[in-house]
Amino acid sequence: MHVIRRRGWEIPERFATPEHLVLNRRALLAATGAAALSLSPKMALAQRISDLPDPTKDLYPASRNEKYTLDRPVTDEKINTSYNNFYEFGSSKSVAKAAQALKLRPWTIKIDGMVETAQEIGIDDLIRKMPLEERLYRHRCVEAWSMAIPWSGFPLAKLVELAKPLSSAKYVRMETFLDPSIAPGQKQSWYPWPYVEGLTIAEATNELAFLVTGAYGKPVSKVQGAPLRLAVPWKYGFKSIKSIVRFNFTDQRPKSYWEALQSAEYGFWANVNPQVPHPRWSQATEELIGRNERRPTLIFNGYGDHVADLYRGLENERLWA
Ligand SMILES: Nc1nc2c(c(=O)[nH]1)N[C@H]1C(S)=C(S)[C@@H](COP(=O)(O)O)O[C@H]1N2
Ligand SMILES: [Mo]
Repeated sequence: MHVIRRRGWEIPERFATPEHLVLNRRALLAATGAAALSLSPKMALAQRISDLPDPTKDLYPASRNEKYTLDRPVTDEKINTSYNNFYEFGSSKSVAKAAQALKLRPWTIKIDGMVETAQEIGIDDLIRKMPLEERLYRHRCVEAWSMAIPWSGFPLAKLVELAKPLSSAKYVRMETFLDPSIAPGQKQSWYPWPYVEGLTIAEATNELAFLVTGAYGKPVSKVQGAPLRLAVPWKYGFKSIKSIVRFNFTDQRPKSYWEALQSAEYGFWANVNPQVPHPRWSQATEELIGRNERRPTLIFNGYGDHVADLYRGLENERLWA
């Protein structure tokens, strides 16, 4: 594919200035008035940086890894980005607009805990270090609906490699940003913020575990968990944590957000199993969002060939919730 790369100074004015400012500069000035004018130069710069076009845009579309195939059509992008769970921005499915408040740059990833050396790395440096590829994955929410998405990103195993965990580390605990000033859901103190998820190191280094930086051939959208979210397609959707800021390596099993909220219904493993109902509903079938269709749900969401071995000898664990 032929890609034209523009240097910063070659960007046409209309792209260099964020669209909503071009279209709505007057309304914005009226609304913010003197406050906007009195922004300190540093704050104004931070504001502009976060509104610039994505600095990794040139990496997309990434070439597709044909190994991962679907048994259903890809979900229409518009549907995928208008029906989302992202509790930081509200508990309904219509959070795309609220999620626009998320500021994607600067964005720093912290890697710490039981590692050779703790490190912090800017998201753009991290992404450019990694081999990006596209994978078609199914996604099965615990609420019994599903989608199929062309994600772009890199294997979580590559980040584990970069982190150099000590042999005593058994789990990786991941954390979403915490900023109630932009995420109204995080003002609701009865939720256990920040959102946390975890995997064993064996799960995290399984080739299916994927860190998403893009979707539909471009940088991943805010509502889908930009700039970095997890995709673990053999587990219920809540394990696929969005907008990650921290990877902490530990020997303690992480307590996830949903487990902290409702441990009777949600646990650590959360592998998809159509034969084990959720306490309040059946998991036997799923609605394919946007297709008006229900299908039987598959064990490990159809990914058993890749992951079933991870759970041998763990039959006494609560593997399916
Ligand atoms: N930080 C964070 N991550 C999250 C959630 C959330 O509310 N906050 N919801 C989870 C759930 S329940 C699902 S089904 C998926 C939804 O991802 P999607 O909106 O890209 O379909 O994100 C998961 N990751
Ligand atoms: Mo979900």
